[in-house]
Amino acid sequence: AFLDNILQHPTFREGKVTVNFIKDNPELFKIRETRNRATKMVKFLGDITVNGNPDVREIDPHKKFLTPKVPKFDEYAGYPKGTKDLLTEQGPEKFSRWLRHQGKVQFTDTTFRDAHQSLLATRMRTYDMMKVAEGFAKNHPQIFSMEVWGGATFDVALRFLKENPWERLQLLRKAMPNVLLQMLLRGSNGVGYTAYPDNLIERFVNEAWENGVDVFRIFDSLNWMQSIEPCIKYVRNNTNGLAEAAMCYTGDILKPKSSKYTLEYYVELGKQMEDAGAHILGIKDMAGILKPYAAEELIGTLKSRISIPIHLHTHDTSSIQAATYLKAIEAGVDVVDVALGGLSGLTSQPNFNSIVEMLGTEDRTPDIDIEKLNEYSHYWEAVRSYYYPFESGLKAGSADVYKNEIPGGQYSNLKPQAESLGLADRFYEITQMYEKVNDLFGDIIKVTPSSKVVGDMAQYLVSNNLSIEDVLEKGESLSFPQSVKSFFKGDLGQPVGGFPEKIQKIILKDEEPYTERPNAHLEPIDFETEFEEFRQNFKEGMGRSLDITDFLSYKLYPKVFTDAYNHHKEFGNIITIPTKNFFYGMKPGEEIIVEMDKGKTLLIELMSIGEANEDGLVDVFFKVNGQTRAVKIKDRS
Ligand code: 3PY
Ligand code: ZN
Repeated sequence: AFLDNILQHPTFREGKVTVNFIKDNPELFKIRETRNRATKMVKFLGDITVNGNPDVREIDPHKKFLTPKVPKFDEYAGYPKGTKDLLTEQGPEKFSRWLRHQGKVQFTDTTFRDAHQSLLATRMRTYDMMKVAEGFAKNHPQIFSMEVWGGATFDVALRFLKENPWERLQLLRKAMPNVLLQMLLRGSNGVGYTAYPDNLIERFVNEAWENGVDVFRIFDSLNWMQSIEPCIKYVRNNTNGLAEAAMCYTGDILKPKSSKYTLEYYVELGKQMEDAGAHILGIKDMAGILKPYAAEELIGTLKSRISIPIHLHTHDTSSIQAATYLKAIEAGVDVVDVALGGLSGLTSQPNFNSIVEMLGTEDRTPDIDIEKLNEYSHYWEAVRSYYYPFESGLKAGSADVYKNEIPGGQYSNLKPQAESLGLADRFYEITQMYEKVNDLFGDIIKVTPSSKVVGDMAQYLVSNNLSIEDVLEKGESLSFPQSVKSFFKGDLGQPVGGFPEKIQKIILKDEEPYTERPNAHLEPIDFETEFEEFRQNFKEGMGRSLDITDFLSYKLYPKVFTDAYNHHKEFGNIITIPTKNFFYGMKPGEEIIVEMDKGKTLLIELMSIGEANEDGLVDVFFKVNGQTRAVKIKDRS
């Protein structure tokens, strides 16, 4: 290829080559690099075509995909002013007061984060978001924020989509400069499943802000202030963003099971969050069990006792959460979380479009163009068809959730997980066991990662045909899942009211638990030396020099990052490959356009697929911008 470039070069063709020809014409290398990248991309497409995407377990050969239609917008017009502009103008304190007093119902659109996390196992690719990001920000500048980052998206982007989550954030920031971008941060657990050193989390917050996050929704999976408070400080001290401290709602304040999760408990917690410096108070109803009349009571009381704005989050697992929003709105809630119609409902958030219609001409209704909003809903409905292997199979709302209290994202995951363990028929048994395990553990807050602990234990018991009585009677001889041991040791912090001692002893056996912050048991990161070492170890694979965000990804998920890095080394950056081809490869005769860099596109046609030779290698022939390109793919079937 390099030789081709030389042979094609005008200077060469005119016969004027000197000894410095290559040195004087660095574009020769540039062309070579572009060709290399194109070759890698084609190799990826060839590999998926021959072997399938390892993340897609079952393909339905009859599946018909819908064609997503991107709603129109003016590419050349500037961005209308939005909440991001207001935050820049006013700063976080004033902005927070504005939010509390401005009067309209504000909306956070979760389509890019929680909606697909809860419905499609977090698989939504940047590609599908970027198609509509700019238009959405121009057509709907009235929204409060876009939730676009954090939670499980960080891990899944790297692990399964082989995307750089930081790149997603940067691209979205660029495409949506006028509205607030929001992330979900699991307190000391960052975007992971266990506690990380404080200085790693602090740096993570700084870089998240630098790369585009404005609203940090901070929660802890046990509502433990010792995990939340430091994150509020990092946001306040190191950024000009908004610290939203969120309390996880569990139980039922109108009918508390015990003295644990009462109205007074939530009011006290809300006050602690306000005192710790939160700009916004979040109520995170991760399971969707905040009932309408309870919402009225909770929001009404918090509004009278707390002076920062209130932001409500729920999941529609029960199918009645629109009623909860109506009551919350009547009680004066400032912001609610919704998802665009096509990705709403069930374990996702309530339907944005329908909630806007519900409010109708009420005084507090913001001026949202509902026709356009519906077009975006249709877009997502069509895009969703590409993601069918990740659908959970849930078909209807369920009142069981009030009993089992399983968070939306976990509920939709638990079903396919049960299937893969051969326990498909025992899904309801697992959900019932989940409830029993929660009681055994002392009725804890259940949200990532504490919900995973309860889920792991429930699956362990069901798959081994064990009961709660078995645990109590012969627990000493059982070896429990690692996450369960780690939880009882104190690695996720301390639950409300402490650990039940008897069961703690059964789980931990001779191991000693601790009650201080997990950070006390963690080595701080030595950024100076470790970052440099990292740069040396991961040197040339990305086609760019690695920066601090890569290092943070590595520290959070060492193995996942390393795999993604190796994938990148082999196939290059595949973020711009159309989703259909990313999951299902190409068909002979199919032609696609892939963007390499801004304005630089490749026209790729799959011409033919050969037979595997005796080494299992298959020749796949493509045409790339008119030139034939053959790649050899190892058939792994
Ligand atoms: C997450 O932590 O990813 C959640 O969405 C919890 O609800
Ligand atoms: Zn959620």
